[in-house]
Amino acid sequence: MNSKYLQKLFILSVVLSFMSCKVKQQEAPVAPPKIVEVTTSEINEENPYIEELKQPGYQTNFDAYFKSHTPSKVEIPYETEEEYQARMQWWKDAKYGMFIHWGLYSILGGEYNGEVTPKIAEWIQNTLKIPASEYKKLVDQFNPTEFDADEWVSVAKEAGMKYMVITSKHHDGFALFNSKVSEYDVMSTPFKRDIIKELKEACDKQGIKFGLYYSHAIDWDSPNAYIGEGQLQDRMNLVDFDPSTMDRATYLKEKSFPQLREILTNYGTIDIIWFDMGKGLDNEEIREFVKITRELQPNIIISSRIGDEVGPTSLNKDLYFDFFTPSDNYFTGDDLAIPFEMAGTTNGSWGYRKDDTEWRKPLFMLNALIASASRNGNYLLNIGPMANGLMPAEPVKNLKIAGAWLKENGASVYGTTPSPFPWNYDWGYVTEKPNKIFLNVFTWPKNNQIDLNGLLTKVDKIHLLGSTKQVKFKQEGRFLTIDLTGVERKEFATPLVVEYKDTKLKIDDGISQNAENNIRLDRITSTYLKDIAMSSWTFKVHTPGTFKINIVSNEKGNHHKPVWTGSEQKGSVQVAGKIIPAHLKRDTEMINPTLFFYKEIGSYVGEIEFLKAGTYTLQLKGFKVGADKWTEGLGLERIELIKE
Ligand code: FHN
Repeated sequence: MNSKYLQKLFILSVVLSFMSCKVKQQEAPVAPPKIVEVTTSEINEENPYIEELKQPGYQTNFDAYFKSHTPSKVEIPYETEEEYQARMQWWKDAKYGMFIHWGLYSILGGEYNGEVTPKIAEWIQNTLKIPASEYKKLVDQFNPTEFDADEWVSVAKEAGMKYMVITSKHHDGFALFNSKVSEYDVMSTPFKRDIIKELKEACDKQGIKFGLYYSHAIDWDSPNAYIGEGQLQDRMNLVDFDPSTMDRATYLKEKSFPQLREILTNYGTIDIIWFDMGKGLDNEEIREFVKITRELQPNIIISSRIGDEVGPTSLNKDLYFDFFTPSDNYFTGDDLAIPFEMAGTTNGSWGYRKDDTEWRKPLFMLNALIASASRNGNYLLNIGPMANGLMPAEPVKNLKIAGAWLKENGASVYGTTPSPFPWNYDWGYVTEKPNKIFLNVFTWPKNNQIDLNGLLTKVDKIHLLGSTKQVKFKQEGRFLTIDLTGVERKEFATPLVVEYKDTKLKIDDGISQNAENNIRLDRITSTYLKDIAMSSWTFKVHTPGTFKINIVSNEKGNHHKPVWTGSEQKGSVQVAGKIIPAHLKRDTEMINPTLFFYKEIGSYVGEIEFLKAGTYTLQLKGFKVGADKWTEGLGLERIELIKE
């Protein structure tokens, strides 16, 4: 039984004992923050989530994802969990891939007839309502004479990326490959070269795995690519076509399915199929995509955006996808059992945009990559080449700088498994290999000390990756304190190797005070009861005293206009017999090192005194938590209890 499950069972027992006490109801007072006695419980006895908590293995339902058991007309292949794991191994080891968005929109670079699109560049046809007949004139201009597939692949290689995923067809409907199904393809342009074929050959030559993005549901060239009502209509071409006469079955039959067959038949092995924005498709249609894909490429890896975009649990529990794709440029990494891939941009767009020069720096690239790796994720970093076939110089330079770090220190990233610790650290990220864990230190601690709270295994030695010189450390109980005095600090991140001899790493995954006596309650270690909007943590205090309470949450929403939902919610922190009203304010703000576009907001809501050592439970009540950038609720990252 894993610790999160035990923790949730413990919470459940706390909850049930509260219920049996028949406590009196009382409203939590609002600002100004002050401490009052706890006399309230809002537990709903009918809460169905509590039933769910009682089910062993509820946390991931992992088995269910990989077994096809739903009765359906469309039979899709079955595989065991072992077969699934074997098929995924190269992808899990690879960690880092290059995403490429390239197409007719790259000619416009975000501007059409003097008008600059306010949104992402590859959506320009839709955003500026360009009629298809006008947009299609770009076919005659697509002539990227500077395109050199080997050169692109060597950029990916030098960047330390192990795979490449390119848009074989994006939402505009234009195919970068030789298609017999539609003339709206690269062979109709003056260029007349099959870009997908050339890139596949170059990837094979240079040992890079090759994946294809295919916009399977959205197609602005098809009069029948119907997706749905309401907001989903914004994704369709309503300039040229009338939704009431659209027939999706025809679109799928005449374009999407046959083109999928083409790309999965004509280029040898395709390692990844990156379906995108499949929301609106029904289960049978999704199954048909899976069936075609798995029959033609049995070992291919499928993205979760084949269907609904919200997350694994919202899809039917079937063999629909192999990894979860969180929202663009966002990071969840909450559930270690389901591999995820964070797809991100090097500026603010996927397709080339000439006015956007805010390029991600190597530090950010490495941070996002290693943060993902430490939580069972890959990073797919995009570049939008220009219409002439060249990649913009600045992101290429930055990718190569990050690549140089990876060349020297990649052993701490590639082929690793995620952090064995269920929480995060302030200084950087943990990854693991047999008999060692790697600590990539991004933020050098002010006191030159790294604290690895929770490690029970006896450490044999600690050294910098690539050096045999030992680093001093002290181990007492569950604390490993590493002394970084005199240790060479590397640019971007310093990778330390902690080696042990035991056959298995032992972790005490209960939360407790760290070496500085602070307590960090990460979202990922919490139990969240959505029906009563309560996040809860149980932790140990060994050095009592007074602690400031800082609630840290992320901005969310569209990356061009991030919003912070903290001030919209009122609730309370309940801990050590006190209720502390929590009306969040923007007390501090800083860039979230893995989310880039989104600030991390700190809100001090008061303080709490722990009078004696012991085990405590803290509840954040009244706050809906929505970790994803598009879901409702607070983008909670963690609560810090800072010792005064
Ligand atoms: O609409 C697309 C967008 O253009 C881009 O392709 C990204 C990449 O993840 N996916 C969709 C938005 O989520």
